[in-house]
Amino acid sequence: FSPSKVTVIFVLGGPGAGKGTQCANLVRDYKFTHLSAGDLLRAEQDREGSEFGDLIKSYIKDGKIVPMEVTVQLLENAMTDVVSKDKDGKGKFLVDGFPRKMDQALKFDETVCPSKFVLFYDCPEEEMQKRLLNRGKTSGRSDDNEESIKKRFKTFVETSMPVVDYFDGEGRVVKVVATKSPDEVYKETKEKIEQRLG
Ligand code: UP5
Ligand code: MG
Repeated sequence: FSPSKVTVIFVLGGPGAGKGTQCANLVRDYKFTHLSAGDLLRAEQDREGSEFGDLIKSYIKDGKIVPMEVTVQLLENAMTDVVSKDKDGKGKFLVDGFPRKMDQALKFDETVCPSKFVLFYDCPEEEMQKRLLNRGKTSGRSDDNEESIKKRFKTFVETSMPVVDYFDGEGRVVKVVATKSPDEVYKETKEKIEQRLG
């Protein structure tokens, strides 16, 4: 597809910061297509015949970043699918939970398409842990347990925050406080992105 017809906004934030929750709101009000890298990886993990199933399973449980070739390909496929169905070949995407490592950020910008800006949900670990343990009671996610959460936080601080800092240095980060209620967080999200979308 042609990068000039595609809009990409990266949605970043720690594990449990509320990325998925807020993306659902944005999809409802702005007609974005929501692509969660984590959801795409979980679907690939469960897909019969996938050569990456076992690899993805072990990376997710350990809170590690799956090798970027796999994730970039899944995102690109999903984007191509949407764009090919659009009569004008256009697409507006919220790419949620990606890029979370510097190499992914550069690779995506170069080979798929440059992102417009990054929506960053800022939330303290204590609050994120509370949310994830609570969700873990019903989510069935293999990484919503105390041990995996600890590893996810470590990866976020060491590997993913540098990506946010990199985009911030380029003046491309829109930061939203993620500690308040979902409605309040969304209100701030709307205000800030409307300034940015113009
Ligand atoms: N909740 C949400 N907002 C709230 C609020 N304001 N107040 C109170 N509660 C709130 O929310 C989490 C929970 O909190 C929910 O129960 C929600 O109701 C509540 P959610 O919106 O799901 O938060 P989100 O930030 O999306 O949390 P998620 O757990 O999905 O974040 P992760 O970034 O950890 O998970 P993801 O699915 O993106 O990635 C999982 C794993 O996949 C990674 O650890 C990694 O191993 C792998 N991965 C890669 O390898 N590469 C990638 O590029 C992406 C993922
Ligand atoms: Mg999510």
